[in-house]
Amino acid sequence: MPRRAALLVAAALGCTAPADDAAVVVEQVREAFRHAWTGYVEHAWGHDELTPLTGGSRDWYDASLLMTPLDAFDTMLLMGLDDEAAAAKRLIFDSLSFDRDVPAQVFEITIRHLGALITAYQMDGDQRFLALAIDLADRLLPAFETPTGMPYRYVNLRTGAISDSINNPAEIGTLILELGSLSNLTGNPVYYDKAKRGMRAVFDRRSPIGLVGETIDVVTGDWDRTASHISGRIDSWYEYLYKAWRLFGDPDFRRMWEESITAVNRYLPDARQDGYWYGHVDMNTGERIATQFGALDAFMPALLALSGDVDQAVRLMESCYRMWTAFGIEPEVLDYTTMDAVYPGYVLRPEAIESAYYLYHFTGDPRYREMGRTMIDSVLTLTRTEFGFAALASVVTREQRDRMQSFFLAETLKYAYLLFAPPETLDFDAVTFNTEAHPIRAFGPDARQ
Ligand code: DMJ
Repeated sequence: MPRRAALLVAAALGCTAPADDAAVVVEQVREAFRHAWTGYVEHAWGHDELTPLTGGSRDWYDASLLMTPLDAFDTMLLMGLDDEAAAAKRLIFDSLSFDRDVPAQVFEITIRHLGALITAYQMDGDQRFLALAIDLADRLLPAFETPTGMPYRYVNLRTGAISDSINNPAEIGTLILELGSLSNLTGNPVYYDKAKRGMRAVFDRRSPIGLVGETIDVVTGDWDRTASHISGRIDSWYEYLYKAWRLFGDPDFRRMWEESITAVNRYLPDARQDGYWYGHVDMNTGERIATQFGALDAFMPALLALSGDVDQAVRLMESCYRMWTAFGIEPEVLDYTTMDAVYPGYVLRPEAIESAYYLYHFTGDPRYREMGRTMIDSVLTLTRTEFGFAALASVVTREQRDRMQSFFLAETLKYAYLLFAPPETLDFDAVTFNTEAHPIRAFGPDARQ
């Protein structure tokens, strides 16, 4: 049997191969992607998501915005799944419209749809992707009409009606890569300027010790919750400060990043005998208020490594892996002093595998492929269903939940694939991944705004 065919058979049978056989893992991940995509095609075609236990579909709003096919499109291109990519593309151009009377979450639609459209345009070249991106971004702009410049959380895509003034640094700050890229692609600075103004407004409200809080009122500019950490509601705020500097070369972002990461590394780390963690503190005093770390926090080793702090990244990655292996698969939130799962679910998140990919890229140490192999094996085994892959209600009981978010195809399987694929599959240095794993190609020396 030819080697490729043997690998495919091994993958389909779920055979475990030696850790150094990267090609086997690559085929296992491609097979997993095809399994999930086939489930979507057969049971959820035209909808946002497949429901993987019941073989049905789910939409985020009253109208489908084709979240899964759009989010998954560039993964198909990277995996060489040309037929699947062609089908997704046809579906997108036949039926995706943003002219919908629905309140869309600005952050989610930006990182998933806008990010996907920009990368699709850069990788595929079809102008219709760019036209959709411009249409979507124009519909998001009313969200920024606030006294502070920080956007509302929701905007109605048809009417421009805004809602939910209590936003957070992650949702305010994780828009610049997508909107800024659109400014570069169109020559229209409005997108970059709005996103940057919102970020500046958050940064200008940092505490005297340089930290940001968890939620903020975009009308008054007052902090609502003052917990500070790298978990949900703040996480990708830090990611985009650095990546905006990397992608656009704008020195304002470099200054904001350097000041912010200095404060983070001063107050958040919790070096204990049995591990090195980033916990929760009060943004004003730096006093520790919780000893929690979770699946979302596991993006941090990737960001530390990307920004040049490989030593710190290596230490934190060991903790992420410890969190994973303590349960055989990572919980959403862990108390690292007791190693108890505070929130025991696993929703197919990518961050720990993403960090293993970055660390393998920067160090070449096979340990990160070994970690990746363990994590990928458990995800593909414990979450697989007849129709796709399902979140776990609990990593302790392993009970499955009827949800397969689009980031499983956009991110989790993409990073799993890239960790084992030959480096020429994607030129890491030529791209900046948005927080949904859409690799945005650099714009060259004219990128500075
Ligand atoms: C994704 O939508 C993005 O990675 C976001 O930054 C965090 N949440 C999910 C994945 O966990």
